[in-house]
Amino acid sequence: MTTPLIITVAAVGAELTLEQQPNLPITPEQLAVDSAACAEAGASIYHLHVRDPEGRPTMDVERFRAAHEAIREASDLIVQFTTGGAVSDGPEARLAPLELRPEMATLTTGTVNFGDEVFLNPLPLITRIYERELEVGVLPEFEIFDAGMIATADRVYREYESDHHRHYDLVLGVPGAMPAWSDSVQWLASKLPEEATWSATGIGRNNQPVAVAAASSGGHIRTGFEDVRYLEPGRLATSNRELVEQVAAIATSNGRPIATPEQARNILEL
Ligand code: KMH
Ligand code: ZN
Repeated sequence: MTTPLIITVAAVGAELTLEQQPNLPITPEQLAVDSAACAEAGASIYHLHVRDPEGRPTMDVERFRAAHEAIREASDLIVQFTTGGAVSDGPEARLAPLELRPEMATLTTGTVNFGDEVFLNPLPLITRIYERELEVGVLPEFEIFDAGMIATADRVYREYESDHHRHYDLVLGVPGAMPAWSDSVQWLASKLPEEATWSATGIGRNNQPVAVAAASSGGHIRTGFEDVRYLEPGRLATSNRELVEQVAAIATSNGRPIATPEQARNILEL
């Protein structure tokens, strides 16, 4: 049977501003509406960053708590917290929301240039976040912005003698990180452990080509305002739902059924 395709929606992010995207979901009420619409369109994972009332990125635990509750009341989506936050967030802030024990959380396994800035992930911080994720029973998703991060993910997994399911997200096209070359998705995927699952996301204009490459090579897809603003050149997306619909159509045209949240939980062994 063809493996159903899991759609992750990275709905908020830390970089996009309200000026750039007035429909960015910020309040718990907006997140509830947004998550329900994305679930209806085929998403099964909601990758979550939160904002303060002015729309600035924050790692405030109470904002995460309210958002987490609102999304879970509105949908059956798997909620995946960021541990990356914004490039300006320090280790304590990035770790704090894990106390809320979401089903999943991210783990970026290396430092990378991030536009004009640096997304700092030295090994001691990686292991600290990983250890905390294991301690609270959260499934990590390894965020791979560059090839060396695959090796570091393997390293921490082995060092902790882990046996959880390994799921990766290949993030392609961040300026300064791994570009979305035509063979990037297949090449990176070929370096992952055999039994692992993976999604891919292309930043900005790379979003659709990367989605096609992922759908046609057995992977899963991530999309959402965090990664992409335009449905096509000159046509701004007005909701995360539209972006989910776009990649759901790509999946279907590549012969991949869309995973329900329940199927996604089975695939990820949650
Ligand atoms: N905002 C980026 C610096 C994650 O969510 O884990 C990091 C990021 C990764 O978004
Ligand atoms: Zn993120």
